[in-house]
Formats: sequence, structure tokens, C-alpha cells
Amino acid sequence: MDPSRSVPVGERDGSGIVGTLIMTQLGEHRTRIEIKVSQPAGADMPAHVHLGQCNGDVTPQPKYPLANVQDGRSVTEIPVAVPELETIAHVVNIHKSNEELNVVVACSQLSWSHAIIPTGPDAVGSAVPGASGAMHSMHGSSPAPGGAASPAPSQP
Ligand SMILES: [Cu+2]
Repeated sequence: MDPSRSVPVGERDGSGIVGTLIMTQLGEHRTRIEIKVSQPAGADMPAHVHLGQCNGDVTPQPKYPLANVQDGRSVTEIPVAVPELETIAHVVNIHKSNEELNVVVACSQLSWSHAIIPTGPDAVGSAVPGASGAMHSMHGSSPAPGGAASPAPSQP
């Protein structure tokens, strides 16, 4: 298997922040996520893996927190394999600042068009408008071993 994948990071709402995200599988359940983006000087931008799609819905609670993007760079190891990130619809959202977590300034789609958004306890359903800051502190969820997700048939 190709141990490393590169996917684009795209701007949201005209932020002008774009770049590249590299996923490198380090072990059976270990992946390094490296983000490299253009960004305003001095910015300190939280980043998380979320379930969802950049051009659709993204669950408010992070699935895996990542190191803040500082000087345009963030490197984090997370306890999951690359194929698992790609089979289910995962994104990396980059947020404007610690104070403005509800503002997403860039997004990277980790998975491809066949990916599905799973339903269940970890998935959509607990979104409360106006509480995104609180929801971003919910970092406890861990992936279900063996995963209930299976690739969906391609949609038209
Ligand atoms: Cu987030």
C-alpha cells in the first residue's frame, strides 16, 4: 500500500488559506497528519479531523484533535489507519482561532467520492447552533474497532 497520501487544503469563505495535507501511515493504527498552508502572520489556528464533507455537512465535534496550525504548519500523529480515514467521509477543518472555532477558514477532504457519512453515536445528531465552542472540547470519542462502515456504492 502507498504509505503516504497528499490531498489539497481548500479555502473556505474567501479566507485565501490553501495548501496541502499529507497523510503518512506509520503503523497499523498510527497515521501522521501534516498540514502545510499559507496563512496570515501570527495566526494560531486549531485543526481537527471531523466526520463529513467539505462541501456538505461536517459534524461539529472533532473526531481527532490536531496540533494548531502555526506558521502555516501542523504535524500530529493520530491513532487510526489511512484506509479508515479514507473509507469514511473525514475532513480536516482548520478554524480561524481558539476564540473563533465556529469559523472554518480551510478544509481538506481526506476521503474520496465513494466515502459515506456513518450514522450512529459518533455521527450527526448532537449539533446545537451556537454551541460550537463547547462541542469542540468534546475530544473523547474514539473510533469503533473493526468499524461498522463499509464502502457505499457510488452515487450518481
Ligand atoms: Cu474542528
